[in-house]
Amino acid sequence: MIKKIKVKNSGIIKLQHFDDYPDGALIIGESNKNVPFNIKRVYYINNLHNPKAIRGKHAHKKLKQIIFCINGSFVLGLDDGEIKQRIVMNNPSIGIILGGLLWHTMTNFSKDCAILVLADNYYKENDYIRDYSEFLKYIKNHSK
Ligand code: T46
Repeated sequence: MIKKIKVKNSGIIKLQHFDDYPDGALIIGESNKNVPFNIKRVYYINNLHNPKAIRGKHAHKKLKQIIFCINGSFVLGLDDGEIKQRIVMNNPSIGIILGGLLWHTMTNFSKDCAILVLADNYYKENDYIRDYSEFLKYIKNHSK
């Protein structure tokens, strides 16, 4: 269970949940309430049958997102250019904010893993930084 985020431009989001065991669990996110932005895009990643897959490996310049593991588990790696943190994602009501300028990777997928992402903007490839040395240069030139 994640207790503290050490990297910049991140945070922990706790969604409201109703556990109705054994009849299921209901988990709720609402724009500008427990989700701190207007949701413009939702995507999910499943069929993670290669436990050695590495997804992510990029940072966004401006996009703000929240990532959830809604089934199974994976490891989220965060790196703000100075501090690195690994988070085991296995709780569907806990999301991690992926703010701008945060290098992130997703690894160690369980076969039943399903990832849900809420984003504050539409897909724009020019918002991605997909090269790590370019990411380090970018944050150096854009740090306040
Ligand atoms: C992120 C992590 C957490 C689209 O055309 N539209 C979309 O909305 C998205 C998300 C992706 N794509 C295309 C772009 C690539 O050609 O789908 C392909 C795979 O995307 P990518 O390699 O970026 O996938 P991941 O899993 O490495 O990263 C994704 C998101 O792209 C990214 O924004 O932060 O999940």
